[in-house]
Amino acid sequence: MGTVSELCVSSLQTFLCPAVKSSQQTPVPDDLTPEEQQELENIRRRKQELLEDIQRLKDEIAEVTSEIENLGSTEERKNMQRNKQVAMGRKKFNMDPKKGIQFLIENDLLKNTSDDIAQFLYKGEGLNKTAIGDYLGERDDLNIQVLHAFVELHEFTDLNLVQALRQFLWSFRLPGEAQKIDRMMEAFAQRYCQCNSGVFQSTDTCYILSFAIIMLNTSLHNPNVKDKPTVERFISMNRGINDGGDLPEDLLRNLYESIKNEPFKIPEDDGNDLTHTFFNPDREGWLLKLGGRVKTWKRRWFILTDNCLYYFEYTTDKEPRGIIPLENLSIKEVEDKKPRNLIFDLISLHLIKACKTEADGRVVEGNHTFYRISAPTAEEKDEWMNSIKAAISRDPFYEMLAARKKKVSSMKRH
Ligand code: 4IP
Repeated sequence: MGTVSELCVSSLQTFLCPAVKSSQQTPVPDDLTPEEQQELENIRRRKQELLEDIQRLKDEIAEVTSEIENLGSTEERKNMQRNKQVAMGRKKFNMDPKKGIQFLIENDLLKNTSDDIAQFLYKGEGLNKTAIGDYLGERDDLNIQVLHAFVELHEFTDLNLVQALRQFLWSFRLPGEAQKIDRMMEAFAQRYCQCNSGVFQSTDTCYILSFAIIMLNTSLHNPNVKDKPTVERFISMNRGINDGGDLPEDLLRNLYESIKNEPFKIPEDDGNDLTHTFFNPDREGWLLKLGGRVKTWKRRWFILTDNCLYYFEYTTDKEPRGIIPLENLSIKEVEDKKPRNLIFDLISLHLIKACKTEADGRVVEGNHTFYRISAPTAEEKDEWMNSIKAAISRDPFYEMLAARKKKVSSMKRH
């Protein structure tokens, strides 16, 4: 096929040529009258003019064609340049999310609006999900606006809470910082309730249940957690969270089954994700405990949960003989001459705040300045010590949840 100019010129020639050709081919007769000769002269002149017009048009067309062709390659070049810069922006974003966004905005590759930034993160093309999580978790006004716009892009209508969480937690990687998680889960809960009004009494309920589900996921699927919660335990753990009322049992059962059958898919598990963050060191078993004032060893059934150590006389007892809150305690291994004595101490700077049940059933303060505990095997001693250590270390997530639960129960009271 010819170029645009060739085609144009050839069509012009086709259009003009009958007149031109006829004037070229007609032999010049000798016996022409002066008028006829004049007419012939006119025709020749017109022919010449037409030929000149054709040439001019030809030149013009060639010029325009070349401009069009140049324009095409400039456009292409511009596009290539733009794509290169976007790729660079993505790289920068993955290394430092704020700088990446700034670069994209400065180079007119992204509009400086929360909606556009949120769209960019939601599409996530070439973006690292950890970096997306970091950016969304920042507390600057713009980042918070982007977080809300980002959450709004998620459609949760008619999804149950587990399905919505699956979608949400796959779109970025939840950062490890409590405040960041708090903001993100709050935004999630708001959006879920907005899409599914009437499922929960308040966004607090949705928030608390979302955490309970994430923790359930950990307990059920983390091989380090030996004590797998049953559906009954999950239901009882979530009693009263619906602004003081209970959530429908069927709903909780469905959520439990969904998590049990399929764990959350969490982006880029590098050992620092929320599965580990919410590692739940609950443990129970027989241990020996030394008395407070009277130093006698008693075999007790210990349960470690909710940052407290409970001990019972029998596994079937409903009420514990004693409760030791682990806050502000430290744990220390005790070297004993007898290798059979696998002992550790729970110690504090002051008298340990704990409660115990007296023989007559009264609950009184404990008298321990330290709790000396002995495990039946070295392995169990290590496991207990590790679990207690994990529980002792201030866990911001529990604090965060505890604060939210407190808020819900105070709302109930009012
Ligand atoms: C008791 O010794 C038991 O060891 C108690 O443990 C202990 O209470 C008492 O400490 C200690 O006097 P006797 O049974 O030989 O009297 P448990 O309650 O597990 O039976 P703690 O506080 O360890 O529970 P004091 O501090 O109450 O004397």
